[in-house]
Amino acid sequence: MGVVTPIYKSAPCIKKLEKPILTAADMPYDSVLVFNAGVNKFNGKYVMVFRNDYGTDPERFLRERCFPSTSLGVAFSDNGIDNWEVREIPLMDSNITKAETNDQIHRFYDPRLTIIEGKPYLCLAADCKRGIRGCVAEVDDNFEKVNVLSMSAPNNRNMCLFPEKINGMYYRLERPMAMYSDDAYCFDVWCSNSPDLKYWGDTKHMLRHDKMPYTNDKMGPAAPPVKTEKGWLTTFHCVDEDPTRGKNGWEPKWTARYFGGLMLLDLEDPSKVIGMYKEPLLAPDMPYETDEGFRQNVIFPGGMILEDSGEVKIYYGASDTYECVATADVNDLLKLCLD
Ligand code: BMA
Repeated sequence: MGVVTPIYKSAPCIKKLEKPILTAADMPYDSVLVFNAGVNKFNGKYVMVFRNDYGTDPERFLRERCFPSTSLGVAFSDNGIDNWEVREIPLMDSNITKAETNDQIHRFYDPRLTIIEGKPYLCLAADCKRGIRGCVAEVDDNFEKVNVLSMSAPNNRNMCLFPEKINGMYYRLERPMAMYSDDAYCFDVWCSNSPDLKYWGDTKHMLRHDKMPYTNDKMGPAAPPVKTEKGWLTTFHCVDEDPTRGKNGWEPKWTARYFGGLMLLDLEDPSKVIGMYKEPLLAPDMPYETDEGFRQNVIFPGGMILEDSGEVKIYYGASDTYECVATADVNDLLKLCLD
């Protein structure tokens, strides 16, 4: 499809790599699309939990309009950039989930990985027989077993956990899909907290998609926030629609473009937005983001790591096909939010 109008570029402080860091070609099992991963540092390694859609091809997709199977794979790396070692067996697989839940839950996908008090947790989206539900789950230290702690009422997803308790409570960002609001549908960012990761409440509306200058459609939380002196730094995704856009990747018509955005939240009350970059942080501007894959012009951040050096690694799915990383200096990112 190529770069679409209006033309947007990623922020000048963003550095992208020449190619994605993980693709279907790296998989030891059936794989078509590897994307939308959660990434974090755990026990001296970088750990990635990624989404793997498999079991179709462009022709079959056009006939059936869906991917029959989705698994969540695990990969480890020493530097968070290359030499990802993919574990032979996925952490979850939709065929097993369907069988175990008597077809009530079709699949888990779009994982976000947060380490809280030395323990790994995942937020997951779950496509269920009765709607889309957002899940909070714990994972064992070897990333072999997931235990779901809570599932939201439908329809909600794109959840991510803060990496520490704030005033004694766990916090998460989330995106309920409000269907009967004054604006027809209203897919905004909300914030909830919990005493135990199981019971969630005190839910607050925090960011309106129609207030974003480069979005005309919807938005949602992205990578789990990182703590800085100035506030919680966090990404989100947001979408602009143009009905005149046509053939894109495998789709005969795909009219959306997804950006990664950046904001800063209050350290004591993370439901308060205290800074915002007015332009896209990550726009689709590399050939693997605009010209290749299943759904082109889609950037979907899921992981953010702040290194001791001040370098920030931002992991994102590109074109719903590849997993990629971009880097920037934390001070440059804070400046974008506060200027
Ligand atoms: C969203 C989710 C993501 C996907 C994106 C672009 O609604 O389904 O998993 O990456 O659309 O297709």
